[in-house]
Amino acid sequence: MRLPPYKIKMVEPIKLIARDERERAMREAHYNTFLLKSEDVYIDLLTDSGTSAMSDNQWAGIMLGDEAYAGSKNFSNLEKAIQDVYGFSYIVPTHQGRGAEHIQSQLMIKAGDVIPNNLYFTTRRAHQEIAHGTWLDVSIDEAHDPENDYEFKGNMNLDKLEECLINHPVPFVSLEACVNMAGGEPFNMKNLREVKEICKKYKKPLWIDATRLVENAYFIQQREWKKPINIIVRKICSYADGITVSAKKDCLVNMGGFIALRDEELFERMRAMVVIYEGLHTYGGLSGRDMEALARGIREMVDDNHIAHRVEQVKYFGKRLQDGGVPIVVPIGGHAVFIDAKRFVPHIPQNQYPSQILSAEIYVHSGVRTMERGIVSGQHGDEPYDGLELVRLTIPRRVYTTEHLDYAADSMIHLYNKSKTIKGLTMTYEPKELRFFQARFKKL
Ligand code: P61
Repeated sequence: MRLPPYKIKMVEPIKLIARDERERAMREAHYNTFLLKSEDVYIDLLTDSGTSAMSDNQWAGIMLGDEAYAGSKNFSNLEKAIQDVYGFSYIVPTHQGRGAEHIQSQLMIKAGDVIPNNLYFTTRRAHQEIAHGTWLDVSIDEAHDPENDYEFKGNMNLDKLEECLINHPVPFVSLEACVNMAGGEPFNMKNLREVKEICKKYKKPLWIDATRLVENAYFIQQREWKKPINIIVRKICSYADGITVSAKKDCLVNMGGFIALRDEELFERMRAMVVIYEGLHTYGGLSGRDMEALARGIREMVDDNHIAHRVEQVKYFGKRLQDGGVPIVVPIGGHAVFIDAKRFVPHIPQNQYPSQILSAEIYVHSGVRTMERGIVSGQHGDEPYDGLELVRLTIPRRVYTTEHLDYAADSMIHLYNKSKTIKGLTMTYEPKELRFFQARFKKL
């Protein structure tokens, strides 16, 4: 494990409530960890989104918020940070990632379009579909196999991509860095260059979901191209026409997002739209202090020691689980460890929501909150689903110590050794959109 490049200046109390209280809390949350109260959670591995600890430099920036309605100096600092680190000229701030996806999808997709993606992220796919486009998977087969340890499962299948471009009206190619749904798995520079060549051949823009681009760059540095992280980030972006970003991950802030791009005409149209949905084009739903913290976070995130510690901490946790026999997705991803529920609770069929109940049982057993990434999040409408059944253990940045992670790993190993006692669920309430957030269940 890498030594942390920080020390702790402020603490936030947390408490492990008693087992019978956890049982009650989970029952009242209808076996959906999104419906738990955070105060009932001991270690929160639900997400790395907006849960990072900010640095003293970022907190100092909070005090320098220029809360002017128009032309805040913090926006200028943010614009400059994005230009320096990612290398795009034009920036549209948004309140978070899905605000960026909304504007990009509404302006770039028309009814009947097909958008090739390396797997999907829930909100991105939803926005593509709301814009009357069709999401198409052009990820490589390895991405669908949790036991395949290929190092770049985020790569695109070039044949599938080209076939899509030949047969369908495609507005742009959509590539996600460190693909969340495959396990936080990166693409490599080689594949990126090849994807770009195909985009050029068919004259299509390449858009990257750069939410976890720095983590992707770290894997490239370790496995393919040994350069400083800031150089790799700039190089990746040099192949893209634009990026959408949820700043709540890599960028080390609790709230924020943005679009960055090269095309001035499209930028003007995005600026016209951001004022309708998000706020003026110099704040996009963020306060001045949020933008200052983000500007500083963007500069911190490309520090080589920071990103090495971050990804290696996730790896340490994954290795502890692996050594204890817990079946996880390999290779271990950049932001999370994913438990393979099909192997953890093989006796629970997919129509009894194995990942959902496993996530609930982990909470009751340990006070650790995790997230379902199986049929509940992955199935769309009446579409059949026989995909991955995963539970995501997501590590917030700079928040938990090795002791916390050891406790979480030990608890899960203990639960794995008595996994046969776990029984399935039935769904009692199903929301129409993004059902996993609010669905309710009861025990069979
Ligand atoms: C997460 F269960 N991710 O991983 P916003 N792109 C990518 C993301 O990971 C992402 C967004 C865009 C979250 C929060 C979340 O089904 C879920 O800032 C690669 O959250 O709007 C968000 O960015 C959207 C969790 C979102 C979910 C949707 O935990």
